[in-house]
Amino acid sequence: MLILHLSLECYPIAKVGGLGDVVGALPKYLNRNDSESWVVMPKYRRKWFDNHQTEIVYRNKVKLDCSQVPFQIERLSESVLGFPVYFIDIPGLWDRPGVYSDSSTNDEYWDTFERYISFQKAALMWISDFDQKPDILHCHDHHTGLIPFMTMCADDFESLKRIPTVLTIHNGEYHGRYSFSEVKFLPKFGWNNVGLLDWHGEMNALAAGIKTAWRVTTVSESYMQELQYHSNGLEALLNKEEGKCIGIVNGIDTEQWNPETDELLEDHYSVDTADKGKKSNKKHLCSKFGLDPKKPLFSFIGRMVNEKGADLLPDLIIKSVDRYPDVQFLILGTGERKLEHRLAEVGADFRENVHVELAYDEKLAHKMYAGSDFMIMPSRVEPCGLNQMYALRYGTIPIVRAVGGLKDTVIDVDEDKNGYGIKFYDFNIPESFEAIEKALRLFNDKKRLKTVIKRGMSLDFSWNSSALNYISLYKTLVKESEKL
Ligand code: NHF
Repeated sequence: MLILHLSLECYPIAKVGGLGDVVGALPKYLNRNDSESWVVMPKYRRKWFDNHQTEIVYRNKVKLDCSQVPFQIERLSESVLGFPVYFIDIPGLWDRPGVYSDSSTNDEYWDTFERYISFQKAALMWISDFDQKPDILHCHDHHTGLIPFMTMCADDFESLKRIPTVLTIHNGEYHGRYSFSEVKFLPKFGWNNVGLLDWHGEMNALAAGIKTAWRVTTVSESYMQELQYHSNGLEALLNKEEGKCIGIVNGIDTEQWNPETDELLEDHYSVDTADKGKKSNKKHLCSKFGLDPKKPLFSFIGRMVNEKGADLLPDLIIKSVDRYPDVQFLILGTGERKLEHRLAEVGADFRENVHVELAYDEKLAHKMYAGSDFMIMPSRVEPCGLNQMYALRYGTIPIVRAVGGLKDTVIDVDEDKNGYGIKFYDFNIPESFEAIEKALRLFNDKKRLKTVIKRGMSLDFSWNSSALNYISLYKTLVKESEKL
């Protein structure tokens, strides 16, 4: 069974968020289970390519309105990631470093729709020329949401009609909404199908994907249910299409995220040596930022945006430090300028307790998972969340708002005798502050703390079981396509 994952992100080649982590790991685990998965992604102009060889496997031209744009497909020569990767190189549109936006201004690229549609069309042109067709096209997020529409309706891709399509929604907040004037960039299709592209008078790539994909998956079961109430305007559609939607929780790459071997850590440790290992990692981490390793350390890693609840942090930090002068916070991330500013101000006002690092820093993130006591995730929306799983793997206790995948993957220490995290329910200061207080009680009860840490570290959040769920979904779809 050949599965093609079409995505704009894939770690370590290009990662902006969790999508990159998922596409960088899931295919590896799928390939261990009786299937062959490839990743197809754009060829950006990024440093990563300076040290990796590719070979050209296909050349063609993609029609974009009146012009013919040349492109080529390149295969990654080495097999370093555990699965084959194919890059679509479209000079003029994709030969830039940014994935979604210009990194110098943070603005989304002005020709976004042309970029996305050129990538999707080029991929389908190449696949149409395969001798042996793939069994599944697995699309990730709205950027590839028009693929199911094109294989279903476009004349040029008639030969791909029977290949089942899966669309995974990693983040339903973003839809890819465009004016219908952009429809000129699509391949020719029967005009009676134009309604499939439409949502509230606009062309909506995510809505089109939901309507036309054979199956829609989200990255946790709770998120699937939540989308039916909050999906930025797609609620009615998700209710209508409920029958073909499934929640499959994400996993993590437990080989890359392993405190026993992680090269970015000061000291390696396992479940049995966590006490000592975490202490020495915390010492290094704290000394880097002028913090005290004996005091409790709460970290936040993520985008500084309302969706992740980062706007709760300034007041929560101030209240916590005010009430418990020993608590310390380490914050890492970038995002909305106003929020970055506010957090930096809090960092400056409480230098002894708080350090704010306004950066995207994968290496520091690893050190923080190892050296922190608690990882706070106050998300308003969280499709799955990966940080709570990384934290648990590294013996750091997650404090999460019970939403989406956080609700599904974290069990509160007081709600269940097998609990390993802390949950709060309403998005407000009193509840999140109570969660901090609960964490401090746990921090001071060293015996219980050790047990909870060990319990969390012993959990299996690897992709193993979720990969099997995907495989069984793919198999069902292949059977359905054979009946056509
Ligand atoms: O884990 C990968 C990630 C999720 O919750 C995360 C998110 C974006 O917001 O599926 O996608």
